[in-house]
Amino acid sequence: MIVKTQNDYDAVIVGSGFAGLYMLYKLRKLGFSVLVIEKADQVGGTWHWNRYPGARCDIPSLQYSYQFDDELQQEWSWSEKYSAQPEILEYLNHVADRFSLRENILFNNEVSQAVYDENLHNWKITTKSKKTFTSQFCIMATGCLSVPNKPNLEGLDNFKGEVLHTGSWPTEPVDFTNKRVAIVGTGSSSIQSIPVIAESADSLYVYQRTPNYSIPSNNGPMDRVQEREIKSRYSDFRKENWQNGFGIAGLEEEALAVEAEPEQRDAKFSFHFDNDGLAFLGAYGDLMFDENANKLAADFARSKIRSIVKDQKTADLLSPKHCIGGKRLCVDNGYFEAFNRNNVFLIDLNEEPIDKLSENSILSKDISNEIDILILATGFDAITGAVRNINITGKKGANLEEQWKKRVESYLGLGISNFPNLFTITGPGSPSVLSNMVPSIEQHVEWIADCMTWMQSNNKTVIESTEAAEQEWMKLVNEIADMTVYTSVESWYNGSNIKEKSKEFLPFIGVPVYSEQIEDVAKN
Ligand code: NA7
Repeated sequence: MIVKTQNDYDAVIVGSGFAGLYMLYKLRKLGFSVLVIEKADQVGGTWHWNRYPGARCDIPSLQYSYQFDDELQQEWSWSEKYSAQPEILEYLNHVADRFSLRENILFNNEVSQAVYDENLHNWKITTKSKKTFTSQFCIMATGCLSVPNKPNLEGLDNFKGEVLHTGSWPTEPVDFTNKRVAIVGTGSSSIQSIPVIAESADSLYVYQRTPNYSIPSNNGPMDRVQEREIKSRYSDFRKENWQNGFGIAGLEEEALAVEAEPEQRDAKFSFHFDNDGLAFLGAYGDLMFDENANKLAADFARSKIRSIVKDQKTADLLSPKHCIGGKRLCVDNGYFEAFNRNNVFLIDLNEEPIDKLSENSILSKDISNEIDILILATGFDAITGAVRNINITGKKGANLEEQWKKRVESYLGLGISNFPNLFTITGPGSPSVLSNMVPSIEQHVEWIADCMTWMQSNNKTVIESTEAAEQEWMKLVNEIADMTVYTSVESWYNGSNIKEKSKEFLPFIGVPVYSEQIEDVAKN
């Protein structure tokens, strides 16, 4: 069936981070008319909002960058192994300028609603300021970690000091000099920011609910010899990385930890601990699949905490009990070392839950700390939050929020039944946060662009996933997850950090299998 409608655009893309920028570039190049709608006043997405001190990528920059344009990847040069947020934002601004992307982006406009018209086969997209646009396709490039999770702390409104969230940090730098600061949460954002804040704050109170594992980044200036070597074979390097489960260099190991001799195993763990950051988990092939193997790696990481942190009571409190990697492994620059400073104090929320905030203090059962600044490093409504935040109505009045309340289901992480012509980039059921995000974004952008091109040349107007296909897909996602240690722990991978969310495992584990599957689907 071919229905000709007059839409404002072929596609409206929501968001202008890594995903939205490349989707725009790609579709415009193919001749589609495109509008990107962006809530912020500039491009960057995650890298615009997460500008807390110490924010940087946890995948080496030579991998955490676009590969779609060879000149871009050859000419751009990162200053450090793991780039800091300002440099990543500068890179995204460079990309926006280099390819003149800003002319198709509507800034300072937040999409609040999207409604599918079954007769016209198009989407009507509305912003908070009541602007409306129609398009054949609606593409959510809204990011996996873009809706901050803010705990409901009693008395927060009475608190006279400054309240900040790491995921929506102010654009002006925050001066911590001589300030008394409390930080709630000990995930990646907190682990990255604590060493930096501790340097200038008068005192820093760290409120911890669950301790986390962290591997030293050993960050430093970019090794120019290594950079030249990688750039001399950049596309092969990228292809090699894409062959392993998480799409990150250094994870190709097949040997099993449970079979290794203790001395040899310790030496291997040490090597990966000292050199590889996240890829520490690639030291052996069974670490994420066998709980006994995982325990060996966890014991090693815990021994490192005990050797760094001088006060053994603090070291014990900082030592996680859960499996390593089950909650996202963190990569730090002096996190555990910060607890050796005399201005950093650890408070165990299991012993001392926060009662409330007064005008100038954070109060728990036995402790009252006067503070000037409260930082919530409490994470995100991950993976589905940003899409659920938009009021999306599909066929026969189906509402996405309602549909996902029961169970989050998506086909390939790309499409959702009852919501035709709506694509999600790195949506639930795709490798997304359990892969190197940038190549995963590129993969989805290219798949969507191919799909739209094919539809156009074959006079097809509508594409929609069936309920049966997505149920089968999410069954597979969860069956794979059940073969790993990931499901043994509460995390934002399975929605456990947000009370009202349905609890199922959302990322697809295994880049090569996933890639094969989506290529097959496209071929057929
Ligand atoms: P995370 O990894 O979700 O960490 C959030 C932290 O906040 C974590 O330690 C939580 O403890 C804690 N938290 C959340 N809610 C509360 C409340 N109500 N009270 C006390 N503590 C709380 O978010 P990040 O921003 O650090 O990192 C997200 C990702 O961004 C990261 O993995 C990188 O990929 C980039 P919990 O573990 O739930 O007990």
